Amino acid sequence: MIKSLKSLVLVISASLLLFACGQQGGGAGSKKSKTLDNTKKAGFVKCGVSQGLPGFSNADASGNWTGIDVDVCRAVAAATLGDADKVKYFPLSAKERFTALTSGEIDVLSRNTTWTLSRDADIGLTFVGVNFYDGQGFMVRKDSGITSTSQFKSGISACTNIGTTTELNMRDFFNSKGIKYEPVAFEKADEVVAAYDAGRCDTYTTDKSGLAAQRTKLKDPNAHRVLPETISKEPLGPVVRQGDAVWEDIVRWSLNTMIEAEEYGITSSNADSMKESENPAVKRLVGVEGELGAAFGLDNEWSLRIIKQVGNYGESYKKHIADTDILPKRGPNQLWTKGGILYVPPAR
Ligand SMILES: N[C@@H](CCC(=O)N[C@@H](CS)C(=O)NCC(=O)O)C(=O)O
Repeated sequence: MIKSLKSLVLVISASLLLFACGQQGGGAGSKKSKTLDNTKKAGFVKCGVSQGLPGFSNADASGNWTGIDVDVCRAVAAATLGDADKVKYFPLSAKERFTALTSGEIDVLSRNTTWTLSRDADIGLTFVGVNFYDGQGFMVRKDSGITSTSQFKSGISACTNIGTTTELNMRDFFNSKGIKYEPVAFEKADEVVAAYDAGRCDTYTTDKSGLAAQRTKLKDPNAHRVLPETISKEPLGPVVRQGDAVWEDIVRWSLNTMIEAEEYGITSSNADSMKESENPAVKRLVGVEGELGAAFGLDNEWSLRIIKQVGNYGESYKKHIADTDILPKRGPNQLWTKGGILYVPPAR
């Protein structure tokens, strides 16, 4: 009796253990995504972008959005809906962006957003990667004679955006140097640019990519200089709402696909011919080896579509940032194989 009770207990514990393990495996690989289902129903990806930052997310006169942040949204649309054009863009100020994501107004935020501990740990937000390594800098008028932040003196006024890491870095920077400063902050980026251009502040501070992009909007861009110092780390990347692990993976691996495609020399024009490659890593990215798409409930051509319709990271950077002269040199945003820090986990 005791013996059979013991075996019964053993059988029950073993099945419970199996069930628990099964649950864990099943949970992670259950491929259920409410966001993906809703995206398919809507027929477009709801993507939060800036209100206009050349090179990153910017609309032309006919409302066509372009930029490297826009390309992340396009990649997700190509992967999930088969068409990179199926994106609805939501222009958001820095202050509005996170609420738009947590409230469900948007499903991806791809808007020069810095990945920080407090934002990541905040309930409701998950950063999926980095699509541009940046840092904060300062721009001044050339006729100020300032060529370095070491010439900054108490009384300096600094224009910037509300709701950004910029405000906090600026405070830390000036306070640590004992420089009294006057912040001149606005919610809309164009208000910041206009105020600086009108001489309402001595310096304009934001991400260096932002300075390069916004400089193009000044009345006389050549009358201004970006100082050499970089006062912070600003890893910019896409963000999703917390709680939908499959959607999070889709966005993360859509970005990773663009970066890894560049690493393996797969471009929008040669992607189809790369199916004949001898390299298994290449074959996986163009969908002729393995079943990577199944991991997120997608078909096996999801990554091929990203590369064909959007291009690899290098193509995107060249088109939107280098060829437009915003930041002709890639700097840290070069692949790790070419001296930069762009390094993504392998698609396998
Ligand atoms: N990366 C920083 C700053 C982001 C930010 O909002 N920068 C401004 C100044 S470049 C901007 O994006 N302006 C464009 C816009 O609001 O449309 C952050 O995540 O807080």
